[in-house]
Amino acid sequence: MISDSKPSVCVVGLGYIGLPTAAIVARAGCPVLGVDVSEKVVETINRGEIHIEEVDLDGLVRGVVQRGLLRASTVIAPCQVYVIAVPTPFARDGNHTPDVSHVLAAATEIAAVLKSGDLVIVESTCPVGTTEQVRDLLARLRPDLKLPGLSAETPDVAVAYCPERVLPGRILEELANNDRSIGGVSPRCARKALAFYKRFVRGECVTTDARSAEMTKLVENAYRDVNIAFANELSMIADRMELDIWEVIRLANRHPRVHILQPGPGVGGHCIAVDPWFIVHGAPEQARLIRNAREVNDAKMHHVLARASALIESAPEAAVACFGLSFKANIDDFRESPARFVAASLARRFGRRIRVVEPYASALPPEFEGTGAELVDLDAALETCGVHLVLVDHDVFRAVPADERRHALVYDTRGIWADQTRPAHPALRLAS
Ligand code: SAJ
Repeated sequence: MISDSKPSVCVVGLGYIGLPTAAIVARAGCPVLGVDVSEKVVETINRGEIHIEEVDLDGLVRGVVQRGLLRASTVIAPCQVYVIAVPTPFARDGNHTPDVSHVLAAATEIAAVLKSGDLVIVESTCPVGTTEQVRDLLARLRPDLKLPGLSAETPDVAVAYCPERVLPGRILEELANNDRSIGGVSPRCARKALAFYKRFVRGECVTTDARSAEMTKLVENAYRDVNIAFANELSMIADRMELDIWEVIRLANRHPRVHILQPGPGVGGHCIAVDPWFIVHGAPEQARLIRNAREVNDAKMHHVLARASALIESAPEAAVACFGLSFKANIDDFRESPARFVAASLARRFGRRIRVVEPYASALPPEFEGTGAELVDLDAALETCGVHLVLVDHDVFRAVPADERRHALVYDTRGIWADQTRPAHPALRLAS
């Protein structure tokens, strides 16, 4: 049984989800052990510092470490609740096969210290069936313990799946306030997990079975991916037909039941560009729209690259400003970023003509090395560049007045400079 006093909690994986979760659980008064494979991450957290950027996380971690509620280690120790928040990347087979080996490795370590009354929760985004796989692994490694759903007897341990659904940049707020799906391997497991989440979640916690909760997480991100793909496909059609897509979407969205998302240079980040493939992998024959959406969003990057290249070739003397590298606006996360892919490809092709403006970076990523491209500030780019390529809709870029960019050839992939997107430059028309 989880005692009604504050349970001790072990959070395995101290990344973008694990660390904020560990800190919030500690703030709720539970003693938390955060576990990570990286010595460096562990040392940083034990100093009361953080290794990732997230709004207000630094003060929260400092506070709970100072109060002795959060400590980090590379080794799992006995606790009452275990939360697995490790990455689930693709396998290296080139087929977008989900790799759950980190989840299973964490479960293997937990098995060594597991005891009757404990609760094991998987939070990592997983293919459907992974939580039951974790349960089966625990059962195999600990035949002395009764695991849920394997016999009619009351189990010793509870196992559940509870995905996060927080938005980078708003993680702490959304961890506390978003509703959560809580999927038990059995209804009893869901009830145990619900009691745990109620300690620190203000949003509604809705219980279900583990497989439905796993699918729900994947479906949420696939839904967004499909909707962005619709916008990106429209933008490529509009380029072909020489229409202003921003105007078309603005007008269509005046219909009370139409809400088209915004086209961009593609879809980035570690979630929306990845999770839909977990559904495709589970049901390849049926998941046709979801697979197509992934392909459309990836194709948009190459479409942008081709059009940008044509524009740059049309002005051989001009320096080129690439505005933005991050995967979306107003964050310093450059993982799986289409903007970064386009800018780096242009740097390899056009060398020192390429100037990158990225207020959230202090240096260019390694793939720019040796290309001759340089990182410049916004003023320098606006003053010296004859081609302006908008890749990220950072607020500072939005705020650039028309006067300061009127002289330039502009390709705005985010539609932030509406006054400059019409009419398209002839080179952009040819490249569609
Ligand atoms: N994007 C567009 N057009 C849009 C909206 C987004 O091109 O209209 C692009 C962004 O520029 C970015 C990508 O999509 O490259 C993803 O950005 P995002 O803001 O849609 O989502 P993420 O990846 O930051 O966070 C998502 C969220 N999922 C949903 O909104 C369904 C978040 O709630 C999840 O917790 C997170 O994935 C996750 O961890 O799974």
